[in-house]
Amino acid sequence: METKNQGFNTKLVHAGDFSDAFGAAVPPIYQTSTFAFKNADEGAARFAGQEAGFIYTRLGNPTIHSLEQKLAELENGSGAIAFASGMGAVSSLYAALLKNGDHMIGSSALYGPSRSLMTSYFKDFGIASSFVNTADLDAVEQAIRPNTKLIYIESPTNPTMVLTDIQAIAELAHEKGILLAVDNTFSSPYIQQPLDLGADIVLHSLTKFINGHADIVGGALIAKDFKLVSLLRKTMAYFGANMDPHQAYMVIRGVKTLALRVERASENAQKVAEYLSAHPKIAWIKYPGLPSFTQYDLAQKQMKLPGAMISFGVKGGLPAGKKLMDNVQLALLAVSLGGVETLIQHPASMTHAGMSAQDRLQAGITDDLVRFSTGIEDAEDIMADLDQALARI
Ligand code: LCS
Repeated sequence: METKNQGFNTKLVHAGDFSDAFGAAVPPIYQTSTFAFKNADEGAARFAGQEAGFIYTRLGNPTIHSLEQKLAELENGSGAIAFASGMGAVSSLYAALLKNGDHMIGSSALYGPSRSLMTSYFKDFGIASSFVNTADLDAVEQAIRPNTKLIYIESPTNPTMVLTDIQAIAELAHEKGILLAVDNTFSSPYIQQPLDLGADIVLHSLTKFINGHADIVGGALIAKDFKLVSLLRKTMAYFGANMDPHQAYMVIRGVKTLALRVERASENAQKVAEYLSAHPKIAWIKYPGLPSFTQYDLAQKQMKLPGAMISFGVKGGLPAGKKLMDNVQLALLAVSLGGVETLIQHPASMTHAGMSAQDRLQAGITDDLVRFSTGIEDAEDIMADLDQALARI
């Protein structure tokens, strides 16, 4: 079914569908490593790119392809590449676009490993990096060097909830001939579509909102320009960071309800954020749906909904925050985010522990920061859980 001109919800359900010999209602799992050719000429033609068709699952597979088509349509890209994990996508992005002597600029508060992969591994291949507050376009402009090839941002950032004006930074990047990649994991394409705002590449940890059920890890890159899609796909295949067909099937199943899940989770997060901001034991809170959020206007302009992620500090700092995490009963004390279940975690000692204390400070990841990923349970139950946990601090 052709879904390109249909609405987002129709694409969620149907984009990438194909029919098989039995009329299967959903794309079947093609759990095969290789695909037989009818004859030697056909094999050679497929390798030469003269004939369409699958060759080997690391390079492509019908189930994975179906997911890739869906993701490309959801982000309005010309193509998508699925990866074994979000980090598979991040490492292939860096490897595809940066070479010895190049420089990249990143948001200071990226997901910890996205930043430390650059500062502790790619650095040794002669790639320089600067991590700046990308909400501040003057700071970004000042960080640009003649050899800057990539600006890589998260908006909102994990876990500091800093937004970057995607349209404005895309204009700045393109004026200087630099590519802009946006990790859209925290928002999902239901909330914002960076390619429409001018970005060149979108990255997702599919592990989060897109799959939504905390039962697989996966990643994706989606690009506007088909030449970039081909380059990124080639890198994925060299690195062997390909997704597995069963994983792809799970994501195809999970993403169909993205809009419903994100709407409910965002609605719950708004209630939880309002509850927390009025609580006497809460020292500070960052949530794009609160009028007190410093970038509230940008959130209104750029995001369809404020999303499910909240960060906050408890009065009494880290010891009090730890007690809260020990006291909650409904919220799961676990890393990851974007699933149907509510999660709570402590970035400084968990997801961002691999960064140096100095880098964390520069990124605004204070030791008292508690990260909350709101699920789709009843908001009243989530708030009652926080209430009993805060009462026992
Ligand atoms: N980008 C963002 C914004 C992320 O939050 C993560 C993982 C990744 C990329 C990497 O994706 P993965 O390889 O895990 O699929 N974020 C995690 C987090 O905040 N807690 O646990 C994982």
